[in-house]
Amino acid sequence: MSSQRESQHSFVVVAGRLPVDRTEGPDGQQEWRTSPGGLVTALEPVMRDAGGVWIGWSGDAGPAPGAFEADGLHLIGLSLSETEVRRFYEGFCNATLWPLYHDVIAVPQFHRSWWEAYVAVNRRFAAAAAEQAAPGATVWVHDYQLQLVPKMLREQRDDVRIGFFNHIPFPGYEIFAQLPWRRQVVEGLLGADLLGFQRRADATNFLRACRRAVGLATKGSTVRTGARDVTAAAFPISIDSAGLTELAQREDVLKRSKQIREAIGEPRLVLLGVDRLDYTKGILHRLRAYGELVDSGRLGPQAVLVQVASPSRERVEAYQTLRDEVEAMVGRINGQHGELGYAPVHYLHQSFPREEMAAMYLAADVMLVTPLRDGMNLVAKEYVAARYDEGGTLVLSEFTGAADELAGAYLVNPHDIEGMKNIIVQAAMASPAEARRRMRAMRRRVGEHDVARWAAGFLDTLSQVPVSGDS
Ligand code: GDG
Repeated sequence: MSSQRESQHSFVVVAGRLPVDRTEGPDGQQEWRTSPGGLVTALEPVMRDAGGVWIGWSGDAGPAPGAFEADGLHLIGLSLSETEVRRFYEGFCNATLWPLYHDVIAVPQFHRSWWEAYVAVNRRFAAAAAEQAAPGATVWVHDYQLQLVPKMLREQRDDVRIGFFNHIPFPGYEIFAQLPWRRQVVEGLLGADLLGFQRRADATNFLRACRRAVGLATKGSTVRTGARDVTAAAFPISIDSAGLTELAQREDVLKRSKQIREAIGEPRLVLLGVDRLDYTKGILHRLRAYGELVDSGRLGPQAVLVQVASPSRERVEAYQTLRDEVEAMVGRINGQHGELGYAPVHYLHQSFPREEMAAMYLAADVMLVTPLRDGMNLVAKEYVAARYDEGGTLVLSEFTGAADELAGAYLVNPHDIEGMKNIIVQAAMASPAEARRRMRAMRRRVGEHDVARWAAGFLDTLSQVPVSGDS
């Protein structure tokens, strides 16, 4: 027991994925590389100070990697079987919860075998967290893949503080109520002491679900569960703003941003979209609006849209259909309006290194972030952080968490194609002074509210929750 205690951790992160990718070294040996994401950037210092551990899935159906270290981080890799990848990950997570929580943009599928896999995988994650947590530890569980973990963990360890953060929206009750297992999901989440959501509206939706699905009383942002009170509040996530600003100022990145404009023929106007290829991101609506603008000539001669659509969830049917539709539409626009040496849309179904992303942000005149629904949308904040030159304008969907914060953006309803076209034209024609005024306001917000502040805000609030054993 004592040796187990010694290897336990006072801070435990539980997330669907590990913050590393398995790659093959030059000698054919497998290596782990940290995948640079905001979450790991924010939590790394906390993990190092507290000697924390990160529990997650390795990303493939191979055997569990178990405990290992990468770049000085303690990691525990759990496994999923081939069947669990299909039923838990591609099924319940990405074909049930994802469309349901994004306001049923795609039709969610409900299968009992998928739910059973979800319960089993959540149980495995909870058991690993219970094993790794030192007495009185803080455990931070992330996202919709692991909503049952808080309750399962509390049943084994009532001495730990449990926080949960939901990265995606929490839907209104009429939509959430479709879920056959709505009660179990709400009860699973209520195992936590603190539940964080992106926007206040998400927290409000959750509180309503507590009343309607479980019949609990709520007061302000508190749910009375009997033994304990649980708090549900908004903690809007952010990015490593200073890190991205610094990257964007690097000489090689600046040079690359110029090369990008040259490579696409030095057009007068460059529009940019950067998204995972996901139906929530509104790529088809955006292309429709842009295509019609090109048709009518309202953007002037030879505008160019660069659309990065990074490959995502490629084995899920709705994503395969979307890819076909996007590629057909890009083909139509280019076929109709292209000329030798000029294509109105440059479509890139690829992933790029961070440096290239920063260079693209700098090369753009207008950034188009037009999701139909998005918890936050970090791309919008990254664009703002990269624009140290205070140039460029941002067209942003009202249905993103980011819209609550970025008052300097040109807000659009992506379902309103005509309205979106007008706003895109406005953003493209903004005077440099107007663009700068708006960008400055957004940069202030993103600079002050970065991901470190987000993590500290959540963890400070969680640390104030009394746990059993506190005097
Ligand atoms: C979920 C929620 C919430 C994309 N392509 C490449 C690349 N990316 C990076 C972006 C950005 C991230 O991926 C995407 O983050 P988003 O926030 O835009 O969207 P989701 O993936 O849907 O994230 C969302 C987020 O969780 C955090 O809570 O904001 O609402 O849906 O950082 O830059 N990065 C690189 N190459 C690519 O090709 N290097």
